[in-house]
Amino acid sequence: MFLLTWLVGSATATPPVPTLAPSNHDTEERVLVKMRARQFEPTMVTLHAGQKTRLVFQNYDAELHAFVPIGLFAGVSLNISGNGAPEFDHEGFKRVIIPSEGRAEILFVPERTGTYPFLCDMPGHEMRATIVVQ
Ligand SMILES: [Cu+2]
Repeated sequence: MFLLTWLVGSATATPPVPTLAPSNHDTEERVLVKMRARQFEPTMVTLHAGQKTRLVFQNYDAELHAFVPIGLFAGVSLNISGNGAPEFDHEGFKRVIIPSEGRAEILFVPERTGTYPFLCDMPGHEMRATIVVQ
């Protein structure tokens, strides 16, 4: 499953095959957010409604960080991979804690346009950023 989606994603960087290329609907958009020096980079992330998306968080620091989304994943099914520790409650995905030098990859389709803040809730961290779904 992971291999299949990876191949589909990489197809965006190669010339399309006229007859067998996936439609835009199936092409994966990969977006990287770095966690470095107790900041998210970038602090504004643009995603596209209806677009299959792989949202990747990479922790470059020597300490834990968390990705805590607000509203973005309500009622949205997703798949998380990587070496983070995801947490769920009755409303769904709550947060993922990512170790030093670790990463989390969230595969999903943003469904509703809007502005969705996210943060890291590790004690003492003041890391905030925003996802905009267009
Ligand atoms: Cu943090």
